[in-house]
Amino acid sequence: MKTALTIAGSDPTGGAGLQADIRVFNHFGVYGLSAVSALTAQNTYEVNAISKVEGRFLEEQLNTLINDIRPDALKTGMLFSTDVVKAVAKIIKGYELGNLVIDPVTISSTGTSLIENGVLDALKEGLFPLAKVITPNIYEAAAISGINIMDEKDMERAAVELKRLGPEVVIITGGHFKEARSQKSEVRSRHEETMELIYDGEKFHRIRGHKIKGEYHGTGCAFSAAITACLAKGISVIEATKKAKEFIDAAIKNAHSIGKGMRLLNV
Ligand code: PXL
Repeated sequence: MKTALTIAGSDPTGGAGLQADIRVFNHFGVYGLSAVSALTAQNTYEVNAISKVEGRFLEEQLNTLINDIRPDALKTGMLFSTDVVKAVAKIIKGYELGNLVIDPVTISSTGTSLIENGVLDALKEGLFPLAKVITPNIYEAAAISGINIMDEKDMERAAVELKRLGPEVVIITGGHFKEARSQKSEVRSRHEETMELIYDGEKFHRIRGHKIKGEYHGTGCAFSAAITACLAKGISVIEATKKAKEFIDAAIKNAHSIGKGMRLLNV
């Protein structure tokens, strides 16, 4: 059986973080492994506290696991401190692990920062050069590239800038330009369009869709986990992205309203 590893934070709701990742891996028929990189105390409407995992202990988890089971693909999610980013880079280099997907998590869907100062620089320098794919959303792509993303052209420029940092493929998710579009058009379309932009250094690929109304927790985690599962199965990045997008759309459409806040994806 193929295996995928998530190195991510714990989210007690299971809507995001490693709990969500494992369920997504399972959905794709890939065996899910996990190492905890941070603990959160959160529900569907707020993150109340974060507890660090020491870089040394994350290394201990990963060495112990990988000495036994070598993952076919892996992803990183919430890497709270630079110490943890360095530990992950050391392990990936040490074991020469391929098929690395980096979801450069910065804030929770409920608006709390999930990283300490310096983490984005550490990611750029230490982890991006090792990545097969990075999956920032627009907000993260802007924060990392320094480009203010207002339209599709800006999104392309940000993708080119991020590609320079070393990943094989850049996927910027969730492109939808409400303000820019509504300023231009007098009649606002009923269905706002969305776009995932994929850049492999040669070509841009675009996956277009429609924004589904509502607030959903964990979409970024589930999207990157779906890509990771597909890579573990030997599927190409472009195909993996299409499958991930279809999967997320269905998970959003069938989301659960079981908490008082954001809806939880049906994964
Ligand atoms: O969606 C980003 C994210 C990643 N990891 C953990 C989270 C969240 C969002 O809340 O809780 C653990």
